[in-house]
Amino acid sequence: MQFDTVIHDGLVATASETWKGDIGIKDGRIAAVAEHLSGGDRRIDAGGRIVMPGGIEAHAHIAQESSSGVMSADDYLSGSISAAYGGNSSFIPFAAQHRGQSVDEVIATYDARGARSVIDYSYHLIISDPTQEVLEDQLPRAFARGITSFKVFMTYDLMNLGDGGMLDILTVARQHGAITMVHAENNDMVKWMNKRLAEKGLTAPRYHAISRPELAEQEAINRAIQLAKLVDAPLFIVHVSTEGGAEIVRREKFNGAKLYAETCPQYLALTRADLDRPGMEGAKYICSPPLRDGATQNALWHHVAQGTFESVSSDHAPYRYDTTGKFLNGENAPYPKIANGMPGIATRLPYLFSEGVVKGRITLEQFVALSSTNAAKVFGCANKGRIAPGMDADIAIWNPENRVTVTAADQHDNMDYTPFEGMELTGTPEIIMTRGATIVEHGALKAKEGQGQFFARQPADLRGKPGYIAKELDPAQNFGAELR
Ligand code: DUC
Ligand code: ZN
Ligand code: ZN
Repeated sequence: MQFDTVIHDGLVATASETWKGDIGIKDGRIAAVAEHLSGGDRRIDAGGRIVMPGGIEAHAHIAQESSSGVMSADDYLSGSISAAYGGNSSFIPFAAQHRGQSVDEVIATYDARGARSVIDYSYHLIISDPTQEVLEDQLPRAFARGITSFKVFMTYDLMNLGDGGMLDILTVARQHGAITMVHAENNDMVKWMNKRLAEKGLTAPRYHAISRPELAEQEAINRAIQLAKLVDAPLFIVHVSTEGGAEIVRREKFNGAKLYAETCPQYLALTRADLDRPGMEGAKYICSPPLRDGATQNALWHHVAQGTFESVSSDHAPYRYDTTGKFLNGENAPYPKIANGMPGIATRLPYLFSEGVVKGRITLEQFVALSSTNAAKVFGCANKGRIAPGMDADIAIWNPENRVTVTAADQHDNMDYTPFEGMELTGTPEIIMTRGATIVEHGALKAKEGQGQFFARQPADLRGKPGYIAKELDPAQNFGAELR
């Protein structure tokens, strides 16, 4: 066969094994994988390099207005470029429904925004207004065009659906083969803490972490899982930040729940001490759930290594350290009025490789699983996340020995800071391809605006997850069938 590109002599890494060999690419797909392949209009020498599926960033806020109306600093052009520099061949940002909007209107808006992307993209739909029309007509239309996951919130007054609303969404999702993602923090616990802190005038950035207790996450994770079990619906817990939360996830997974979860580099690398930086600098480290402590970092690393999490995602939520972002409500705004989130789409994989693989906490195969393969399975990216004939040629070639110091300028995003500034990392992506086209090569951008394509997704792969049948809804017990 005549190949467009042959990547030869690399160490090919997948989620299950690693071998030395060649990959042949034809018409944007992997056409052959073998010990040796000759030919190729272009031959890429990958000697001494790791060749793996390009990352799938499954949690990023791109060209998205927060519920309080702050637009993220990155649009689909800058966000996708930054993602590619960080080793990603595709991403799945959120398309956010705010109250009063129809899902069709939301998708049309994000279709226009997504058209600038340089890498392939899809969306998770954030649902904040599950009206009858949304549940019965609009969500089925979204599923039909391949948007098979969405996120709901258990916190924030403008987003929180309440337990009944969540059950409605979980039920519709299950009927259509979609997966529900959840931001799990107990809204009333957070509001109660906010009130007490405000009464005492404690509004500096450091109090953000105090205001969102670990127990608020643990309670909400447990509740979300029980709600999903009641209707036997798949559930994905985003940005787990606590040991207690991770323990609950592990236990419920072991018991067979249709349950998935992620954590993020910020919870592994940073602590709430970062919120104590001088002046208002702590604002750079405000994200929700908040940063925790060193003991939590160790515990979360243990859970990453033991398989509690399907992915480590960036939760890239970029708000600049100025009055367009963090300080839209003033330079001395109290912590509840400071934009909530931090950037990290370009650092996610280099950080995970360096601190995970190089430091011996996880294997190379786990790194591949956590960066792309698992996300492809859970979010139904049928042609992505694997190195195998017929798959999209979404490939990242890594130099495992290159040493870098993280700087804001090297993130290639629209931000004016990185929370990982100064961190020393070993191992960086050198060549990133999406469907066989080179996006980034040795630090140079090779892609054109709009080169990325929207990809329709399939239902989650739930094999190996028996699920849970509530006795009261068990048709085998002669009742409940009509309620399921
Ligand atoms: N949740 C996120 O997933 N990202 C930013 C802020 C938030 O609440
Ligand atoms: Zn969230
Ligand atoms: Zn997020």
